[in-house]
Amino acid sequence: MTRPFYVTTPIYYVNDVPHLGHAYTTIVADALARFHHMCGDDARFLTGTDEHGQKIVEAAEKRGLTPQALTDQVAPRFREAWIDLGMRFDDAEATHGFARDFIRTTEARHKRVVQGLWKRILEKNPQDLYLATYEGWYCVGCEAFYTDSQLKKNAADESVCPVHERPVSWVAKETSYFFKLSAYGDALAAHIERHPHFIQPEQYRNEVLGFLRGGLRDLSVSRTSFTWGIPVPDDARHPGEAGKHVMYVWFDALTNYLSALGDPFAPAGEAGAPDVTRYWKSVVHVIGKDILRFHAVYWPAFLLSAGLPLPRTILCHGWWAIGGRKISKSIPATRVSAVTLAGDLAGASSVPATGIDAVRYFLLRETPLGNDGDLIYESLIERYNADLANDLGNLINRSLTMLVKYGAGGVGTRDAALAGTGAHANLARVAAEAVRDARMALDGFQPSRALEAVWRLVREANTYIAATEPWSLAKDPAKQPELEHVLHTLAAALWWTRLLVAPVLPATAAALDGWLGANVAERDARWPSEDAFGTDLPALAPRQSTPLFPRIDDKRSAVLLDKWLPKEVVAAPEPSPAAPTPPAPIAATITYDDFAKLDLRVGHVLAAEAVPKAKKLLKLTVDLGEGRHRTIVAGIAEAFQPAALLGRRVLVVANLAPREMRGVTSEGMILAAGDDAILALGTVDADAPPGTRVK
Ligand code: ME8
Repeated sequence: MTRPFYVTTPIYYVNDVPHLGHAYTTIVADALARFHHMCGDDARFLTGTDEHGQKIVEAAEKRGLTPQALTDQVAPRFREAWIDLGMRFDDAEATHGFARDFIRTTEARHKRVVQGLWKRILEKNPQDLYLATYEGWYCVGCEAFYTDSQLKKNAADESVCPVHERPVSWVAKETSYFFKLSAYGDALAAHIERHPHFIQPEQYRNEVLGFLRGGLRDLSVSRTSFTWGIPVPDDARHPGEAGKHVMYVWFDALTNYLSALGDPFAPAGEAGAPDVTRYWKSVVHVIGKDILRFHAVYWPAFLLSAGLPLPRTILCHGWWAIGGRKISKSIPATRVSAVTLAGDLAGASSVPATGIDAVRYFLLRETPLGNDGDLIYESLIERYNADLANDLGNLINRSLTMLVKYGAGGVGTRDAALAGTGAHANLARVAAEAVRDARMALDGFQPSRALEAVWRLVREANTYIAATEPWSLAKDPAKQPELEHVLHTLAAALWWTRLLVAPVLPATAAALDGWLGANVAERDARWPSEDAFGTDLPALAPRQSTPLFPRIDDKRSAVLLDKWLPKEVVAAPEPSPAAPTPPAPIAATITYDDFAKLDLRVGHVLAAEAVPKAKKLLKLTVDLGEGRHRTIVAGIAEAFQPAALLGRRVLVVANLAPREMRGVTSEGMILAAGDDAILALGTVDADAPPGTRVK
């Protein structure tokens, strides 16, 4: 019986369309599934979309859509993007030889299992789900609560989420179900200690252990303030709560990994869930580091509580930036689509799908999995030219030229005696090492190392052509047996290259099959065994290739860079920190009497709200200790959320003539430094009472 290997990606939020960051995770998971299938494992691949929760409700509202309409629009964009990147869903078994699934959390098969998991926890450990009230800081971007100490401060001294760096919102007291996460810290730490493979790479294992040492707080796992979610099943302990709660979106979302396998909670008598039994324990969750806590702490705690086995591995990778800027919705230049980039790279290739391979190769080769990556466009072109156009493209082109020219439609003949000598033996040794090292690296989730190993074979094969000079051998009839052996060895090197690049470069593998005349379907190709170099060739009938990765010359490079590089940076370079914008010149001197005319006071901000239809203005209610409160309109809305101003002591010009702004009379002015989004309020560093004179 083959070994199961079940690999998952996060299910992506449908508030955004797929970008390079999503593509990276999905390509890593795809390459691992392809590799394991080639090794004879029973592979299974899962991706999908996360469609419930507040974030989706807000995104839908912004577009004037219902949440269902939004999810129905965006979910197919993800599915199509992965199809464009070489993945088949409908006919996966026939094409890839393994199952691929795309799950949406709005599907009935999913909802049923999420409710089943909740009920199973209630049966096994009823004390783990209890009703209580909470209030706290919530980041809608993360769909998670944060404690004060977890938040960061931004330049305007506001509390912001450590992941999205955007202001968090205060969720007022609400009754919800809590999950007793605090009871699972020790069990989780013990599991992580006992299973070195559980969280990989190592740095993330340490991060989670550190997080657990800090102690766990119970987790709010239901919401009553909106309805776009999976209903919490009725609870005999709290009949009054029936129908009020939907599940916390992470409880819902994480369960997709199980629900895609069937319903493990199906009542006795109904068909069980054989796929759960078969695949669950082999599962590898590929994720980005932003969601490590949810996968390495919350998810296993839910499973422990329900008495279910834990996943085998959580494989965590770093963040990709583009040109030094983190991929983010608010920076359009970073929201690059892998499919568009692939189209640009395909350029003049005779096989357009190899543009996809170029992107897949760059992402997996450039940065060791686990580290943060930066897509520098110049490096992308450099690597494309060096590794793909030069090393791989040349090998394919030159070897096929030799085979076609001197091979008379065949692939020569292996000479066992020659095989053990000189350059021939050397290439066979490097090839065997490449097979072994690449396999070990992929088994250990290190695709960049695996590709390095494969490229040692590619380069050595190029060296072999130069060393053996088939064109010289062809001139001397006495050297015909040696020429035959060289041709056979080149065919062997190409065949192994085709096999070893396949998990990452599937389009290249398919093109090579065509040119080599290999009648082997993708689903039947197997990872070679180390000692079989030159002896495992299928029937081949080589043909001349067409350019696969044509070199990107300076002219095309300029065109591509012009397209890719963000225009606003070229047009208006941001001032570098070394050369700050000089401050405005100091105004003309005034007398002391002029200054004394200004009445500056400490004000206490009691209320703050936006001014309708005025992007920059906030209306503040300020106490100057006068026995009445003043209304002051300030142009600080781009820098401060109203809530961030409450209770602040500010400096006020108290004797400025009142002025009407957008229909509101402003009775004074707040002092601030800077402009627009980067603004600091003038304030006092001691708790001076409202109305204190500032001199
Ligand atoms: O978090 N670099 O969905 P999401 C690398 N729905 N990877 C990146 C990336 C970047 N700059 N940006 C995104 C969610 N990713 C939840 C998941 S799972 C039960 C629920 C990838 O749409 C990376 O895998 O915000 C990250 O973890 C994921 O997209 C977040 O996708």
